[in-house]
Amino acid sequence: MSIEYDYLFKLLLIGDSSVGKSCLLLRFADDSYVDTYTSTIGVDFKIRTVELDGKTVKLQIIVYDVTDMESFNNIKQWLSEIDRYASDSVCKLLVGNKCDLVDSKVVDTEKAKAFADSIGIPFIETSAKDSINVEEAFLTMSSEIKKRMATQPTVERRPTVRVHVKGQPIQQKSSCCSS
Ligand SMILES: Nc1nc2c(ncn2[C@@H]2O[C@H](COP(=O)(O)OP(=O)(O)OP(=O)(O)O)[C@@H](O)[C@H]2O)c(=O)[nH]1
Ligand SMILES: [Mg+2]
Repeated sequence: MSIEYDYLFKLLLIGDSSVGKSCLLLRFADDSYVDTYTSTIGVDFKIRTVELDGKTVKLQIIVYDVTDMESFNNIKQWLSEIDRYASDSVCKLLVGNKCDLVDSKVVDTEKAKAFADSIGIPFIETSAKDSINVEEAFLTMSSEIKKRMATQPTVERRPTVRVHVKGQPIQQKSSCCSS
């Protein structure tokens, strides 16, 4: 059986509704774009294999739609969710999509960059529509993961989940077959 890839990385796109997560995924995986908006129900999922430093890397990319609130204000919430549920060695990249819409820019480049710097993560502006920096965004993430894998042991950190089960003991009734 042939080995199809050297590494398998999972990338997760999270962000508010209609920011362009599915379009980024489509642009990167299929190099296509559609203007009509169809909100993702549940998850979008695609695979693309890339070459990185002579290694074959299979990328599993998943898009989650989590909320429909105002966008930039939610980033801190996303980050705390990531810190809570992902492993310590997770790589993060802040993406500002729709950079082609220069005249209706909601978040200044400088403001977003300053925020990303303050929490020590890279920032990139993309346009799924005009195919600006989409390759760069996904490939930056992939090479960061690859670099981090080489320098850090994988530490699994799972949240402690306690399930409290309340109830009454079941009163055993004699079954039809018991005497
Ligand atoms: N101008 C411009 N429009 C974009 C870009 N990316 C996405 N859009 C448009 O924005 C709308 C929403 O894009 P989606 O990719 O469906 O957004 P989403 O984040 O997946 O939204 P949900 O599935 O609801 O979470 C669509 O009408 C797209 O055509 C972009 O780079 N530039
Ligand atoms: Mg979507």
